[in-house]
Amino acid sequence: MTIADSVSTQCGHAPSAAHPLRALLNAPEMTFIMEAHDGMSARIASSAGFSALWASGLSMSTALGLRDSDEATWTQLLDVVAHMSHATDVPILVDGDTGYGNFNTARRFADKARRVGAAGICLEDKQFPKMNSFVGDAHQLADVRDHVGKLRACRDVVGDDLVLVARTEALIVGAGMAEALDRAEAYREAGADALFIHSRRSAVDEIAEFVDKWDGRLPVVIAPTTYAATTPTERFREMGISSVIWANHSMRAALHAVQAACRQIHAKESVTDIGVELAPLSAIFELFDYDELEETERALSL
Ligand code: SPV
Ligand code: MG
Repeated sequence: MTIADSVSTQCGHAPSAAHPLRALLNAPEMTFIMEAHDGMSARIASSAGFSALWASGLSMSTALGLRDSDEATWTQLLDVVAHMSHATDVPILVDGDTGYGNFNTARRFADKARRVGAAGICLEDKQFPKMNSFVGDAHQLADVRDHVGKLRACRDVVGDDLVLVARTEALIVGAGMAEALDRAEAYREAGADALFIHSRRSAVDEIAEFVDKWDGRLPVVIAPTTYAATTPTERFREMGISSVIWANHSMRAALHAVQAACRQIHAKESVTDIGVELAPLSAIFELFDYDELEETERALSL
């Protein structure tokens, strides 16, 4: 019997609400959480008004030039999160993929995530190494007891300091609604703060069915990537969703813009009249408050 097998599924943990991300997840208003993948995208998203960020495994891997299939190590990813948390004050929910192995790697990840400034982590119930949920059909669910063990081990280490979001991939692998609900309940009993239900359907129907049957037992988080055409997004509010993650949209905006600029600059051997708008340098200086350096220098009489 593994340690994960031996733990009880009844946790009885009642985390305090006095945590910025936990408060957002439990608030009656729905929150939109924006993806970021480095210090600049974190600063841009928070400056645009987002009150929480998603440190996306897909986008951070992409920024590192790697694939979202556990090619980046968890320490590499948390180095990126450290840059993000230095660049912004808003809470960051970190995509922890599967927890990188077993209960022990998961709790080591949770502990380090907290230390680099993350507000929460999200752990999904697939097997390591995982593949991005939108690629291929060879996705394998983890044993539910192992995932429960990871969540409980994380809670033991981080207490209430870090929000734990449990993500089930039951609908992604086609395991059915009953399996998704059973797993969600097991993760709730293991002490999760919120439940991330993922779908790759183009319509919101299975998410809506899940939320209806789940009946508010924990706040529900979604990432409408394939069903992004669900408009108006007021529909999510009516369903009682807690938080909507725009999971990859900053990276996709950047990829599109940078690709277009590079292609044009290469083709025209010039940076003028390329038909692509470039940010002025002043936008960089403003984003990172270069004025503050001069002001502080003056204040210090240097
Ligand atoms: C990510 O952003 O890395 C996610 C969300 O896990 S998704 O790519 O939609 O699976
Ligand atoms: Mg991910």
